[in-house]
Amino acid sequence: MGDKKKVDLTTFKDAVLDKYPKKVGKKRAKAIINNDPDNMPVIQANIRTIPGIITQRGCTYAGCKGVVLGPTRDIVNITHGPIGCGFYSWLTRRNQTKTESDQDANFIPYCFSTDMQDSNIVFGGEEKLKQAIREARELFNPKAIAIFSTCPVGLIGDDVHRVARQMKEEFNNEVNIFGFSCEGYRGVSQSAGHHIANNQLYKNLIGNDDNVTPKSKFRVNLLGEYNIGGDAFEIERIFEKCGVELVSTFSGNSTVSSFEQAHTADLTLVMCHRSINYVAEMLETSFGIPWFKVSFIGAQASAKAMRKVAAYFNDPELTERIEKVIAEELKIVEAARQVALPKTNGKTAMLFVGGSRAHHYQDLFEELGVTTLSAGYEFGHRDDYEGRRVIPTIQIDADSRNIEEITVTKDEARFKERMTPDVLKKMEDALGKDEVEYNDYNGLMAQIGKGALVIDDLSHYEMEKLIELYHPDIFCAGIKEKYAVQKMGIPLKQLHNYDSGGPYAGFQGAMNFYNDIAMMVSTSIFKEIKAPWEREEVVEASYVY
Ligand code: CFM
Ligand code: HCA
Repeated sequence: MGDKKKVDLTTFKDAVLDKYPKKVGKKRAKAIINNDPDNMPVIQANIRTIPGIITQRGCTYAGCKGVVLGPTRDIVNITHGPIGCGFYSWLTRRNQTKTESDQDANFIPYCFSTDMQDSNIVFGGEEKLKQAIREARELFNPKAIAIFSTCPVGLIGDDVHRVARQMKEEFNNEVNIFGFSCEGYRGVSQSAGHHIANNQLYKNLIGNDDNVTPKSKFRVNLLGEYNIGGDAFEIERIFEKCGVELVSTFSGNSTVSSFEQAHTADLTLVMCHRSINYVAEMLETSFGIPWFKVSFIGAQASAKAMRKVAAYFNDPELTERIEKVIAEELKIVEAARQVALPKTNGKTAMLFVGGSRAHHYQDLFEELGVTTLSAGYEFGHRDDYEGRRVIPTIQIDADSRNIEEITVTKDEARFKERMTPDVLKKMEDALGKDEVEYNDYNGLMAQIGKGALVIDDLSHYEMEKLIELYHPDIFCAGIKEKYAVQKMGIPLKQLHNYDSGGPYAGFQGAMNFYNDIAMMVSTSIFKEIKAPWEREEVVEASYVY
C-alpha cells in the first residue's frame, strides 16, 4: 500500500510513449503533462483522436441528443437513423425527471427512432421521417418534436430542417418542430454536439414565452446540470429552501416551458461549462442576463455556490437565509464526513470523465482526504484545463461571439442595469478577491496537485499503464473502462451515471458520495480478483517449501 506514494509520476510519460510508433508518440506527448498550478503547462486538447487508438470519447450525436436534449421530458426526440444510435442514447445516462402531475407529458421512458433500413439509405429517408413525425403527433400530441441526425443522414443528404419546416406547416404551426445537424462524425467528440444543441435551443425555444408569474424576487437559471442520478432534485431542494426560484435548468428535469422562459431570469449559474457555455453567453448577449460559474459537487462547493448567489443579489434577508441553510446542512454533512474519513483519508484516486466532472469531483475527494494522482477530460477544451480569466467588463460585443445564424437582439441596457461595477465590487467584497469572479472560472489544473498527471483523451492503453504503475485505490470513469479496470483489481466508480448511486450533488449528495466511496475503498473483494494460487505471496510461499 504505502509504496505507491513513492512512485514518481514524472516517469509515466516516457514509459507510455515508448511503446507508441514514433509519430503517434510525438502527438500523444502533447496531451500528457505533469501539472504545475503556478505555472500552467500547455496541454493539447479538443483535437482528433489518432486513428487506431482506443479512445473513451463519444460522438456529436451523443453530445447533442443524448446529453443536452435527452433529459428534457416533454419534447419527442426522434433519432433519424439506424436503431442502434437511438438505443444507445436511451436512458443509459440515468437522467431523471419528475412530472408535477399525472397529466404532464413525460417521454423520457420512450425511445423514438426512424429505424433506418438499407432501402432508406438508397432511396432517402425523409418520407419515413415525416411518417414518424405524424405518428408521434397522433399518439402523443407533444408541444415540440426534435429531430436528430445520425451519420447516414448527412451522408445521404436527408434535410431534417426542411422536413421540420414542412411538418410544422402541415400541422398549422401547432407543434414546434426543429432539427439538429448533429451527425456523429461532425467535430472530434461530443463537444461539437453540445454547441449544435445550444444553438438550436436558442433559436427555437429560448425567449418564446414572456408570460411568467414570478414566484420569488430572486430568479435564476441553472445551466449544465442534467439531473444524473437525481442531482438536480437535490439542487432544487437547496434553492427552494433558500427562497430562490429556479426558472430553468438546462436540461435536467426540464420542460419546453422552462426553456421558453429562461430569458426572464435575473442571473444564470453555469455548472458544466463545457456543454452549455454557449447558451450562457447567448442569454447574456441577447437578454442582458449575467452568468457565473458554480459547482454543486462537494459540500463546500455547494455552500460557495449559494454564497455567490447571495452576493449577487445582495439582499440582507436572502443572505441570512442562505447562511442559515448552509449552517444547517453542513452540520449534518460534517458528521457523515467524519464517519467516512477514517476509511478514505490518505487514499489515491484517478479521474477520467467527459468535460467537467474530472475537475468538479476533485472537490469531493478532497473532502474525503483522497489525493487525485491523475485526471483528464475525454473532450474538454484548453479552457476547461487552464480556466479562464477575463477582465470584468460591461461591454457587450455581439460580433465576437461567433453565433452566425442567430439574430441577436441584445439588451445592453438590461445587462448594464444588472451587472454594474458596483455589483461586481460587492461580489468581490463578499467572496474575496481571489475567488472566481463573474465570467471567470478555474480549470482542472488550478486544482489538481503539483506534479500530478493531467492527460487529455486518455487511451485505453494509457489507462492500463496508469493502473499497472500506480495502483490507485479508486479509478473513476465510465462503462467502457469499468470492467477492464476492475479486472485489474481496482474498484471503478462510474462518474457518468454513478452506477446505481446518486445523487452526488449538493449536501445530501456529498453524504451519498462519502458513503459510497468509503465502502468502495475499504472493500476487500478486489484483492480476490486473482485465484489464491495466482497471487505472488502464495507463489513465493511455495518456493519456501
Ligand atoms: Fe458536462 Fe455532463 Fe460532463 Fe458532458 Fe458527458 Fe455526462 Fe460527462 Mo458523460 S454534460 S461534460 S457530455 S458534466 S454525459 S452529465 S457524465 S461525459 S463529465
Ligand atoms: C455519452 C454519454 C456518457 C457515456 C458514459 C460512459 C454518459 O457520452 O454518450 O462512457 O460510461 O455519461 O452516459 O458520457
